[in-house]
Amino acid sequence: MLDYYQVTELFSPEERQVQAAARKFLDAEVMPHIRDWWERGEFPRHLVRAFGEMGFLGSNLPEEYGAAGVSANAYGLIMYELERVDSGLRSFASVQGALVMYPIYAYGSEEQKREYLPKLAAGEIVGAFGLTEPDGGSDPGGNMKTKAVKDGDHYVLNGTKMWITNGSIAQIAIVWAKDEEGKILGFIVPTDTPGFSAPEIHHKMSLRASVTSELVLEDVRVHKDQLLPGSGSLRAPLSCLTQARYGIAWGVLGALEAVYTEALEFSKSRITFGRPIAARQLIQDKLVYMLSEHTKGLLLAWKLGKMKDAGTLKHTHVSLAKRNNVRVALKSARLAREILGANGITVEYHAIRHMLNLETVDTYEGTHDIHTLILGRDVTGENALT
Ligand code: TGC
Ligand code: FAD
Repeated sequence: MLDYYQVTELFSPEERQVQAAARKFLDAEVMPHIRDWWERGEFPRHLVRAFGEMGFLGSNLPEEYGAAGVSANAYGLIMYELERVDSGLRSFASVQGALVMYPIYAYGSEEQKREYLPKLAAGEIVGAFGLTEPDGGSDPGGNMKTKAVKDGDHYVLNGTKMWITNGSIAQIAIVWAKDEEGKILGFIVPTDTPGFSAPEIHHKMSLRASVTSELVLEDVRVHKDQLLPGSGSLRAPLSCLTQARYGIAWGVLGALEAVYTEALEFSKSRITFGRPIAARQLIQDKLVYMLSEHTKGLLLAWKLGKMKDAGTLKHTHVSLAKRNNVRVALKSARLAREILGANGITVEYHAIRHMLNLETVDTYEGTHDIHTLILGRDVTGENALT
């Protein structure tokens, strides 16, 4: 792991072991193929069970529900290793763990937890999380048009969700909908329920090794037992986003390591005007920017994990780290692409794939600007969002 300040000394032996095992597996089984999958626009579905066996899915949730029960920082290191390969793989794991397992764990009944969590942890089934709608994702509460109407022992769901990761490959979707009183409820919707469809979104130039879909709900009848009983306001889906954003703050540092390492190696062997480009101040300036931001980002992520386990984490702390770490990773990927020159425009090198992926990561889970406004509201007490 790229570690200029020996931050890894702050991790426990178990956390270091989790990371080493993840890196070994991903370097052997996944890294050699990722360029092809990305170029073909293909998510490696055959890896889902292996991810489950490796304990990558919802790994910070308790062992009694089939998860690995690791610390917040070990979970973060897994996200780091996945995204060092590709943001699409980390997205898959973020959605499965933070956006599907977490809401069932936090807001589900005991029966729901026992029914779904072990299967999701093992990768036996895949989940999706439907919050965003076509009319705009930044204001999920204000824009939510999906409706849940009570009909005896059932709810009838109608609406459309947009840009949903894993949508077309999922067996269950967590769908957020407003009831007749305007309360926001979460439902576990089996994707084979009549009236549910999930057409895949094509022509993406980002996150190509990830499935993104629309979710269409036309008179989808779900039994009231499929309602997450602890849900009831916007706070529930937003608290799931906090879990996913935490993983992103770690994950993007893996992508930053990948592009930095590649650019550094390239710069040492690329000769212009009789000397390696690594000997040029302009190139060194770019490399030092990447290294500094990786080092600062890692300290931020480590501290965030400690606060998460200690129960002192506020969602605004996570906003700061998501906003910062994604933007510096994106900027680093653009700089790495620049150092590679023309070679940098092909997927033979990692830089442009990471760069294009990170454009999505900068937008999803709260855009960079939305996190600015969340933080601005927190420190000033003035709401510039509305
Ligand atoms: P607001 O008044 O701010 O909040 C309503 C209630 O929720 C609480 N809250 C949170 N709780 C936990 N975690 C958070 N992140 C929270 N944010 C807010 C808040 O304290 C309040 O509680 P209470 O008890 O007072 O009612 O609501 P608002 O309507 O003003 O919200 C604005 C805003 C900007 C915070 C929010 O809507 C937002 O975060 N917008 C961005 C939407 C977003 O990130 N969507 C992501 C969709 S999922 C996705 O992209 C998956 S990508 C795949 C992957 O992760 O890899
Ligand atoms: P909008 O909300 O329409 O925003 C457009 C622009 O306006 C942005 O630049 C934004 O910063 C700016 N803006 C908005 N409001 C303000 C304001 N008040 N002040 C200043 N500027 C503002 N969603 C899910 O629910 N589940 C998923 O699994 C999921 N996966 C995704 C996968 C991919 C590949 C992508 C691209 C998106 C995914 N999303 C998912 C959706 C994602 O969360 C949204 O794209 C994101 O929340 C932004 O919403 P939007 O794209 O509709 O942009």
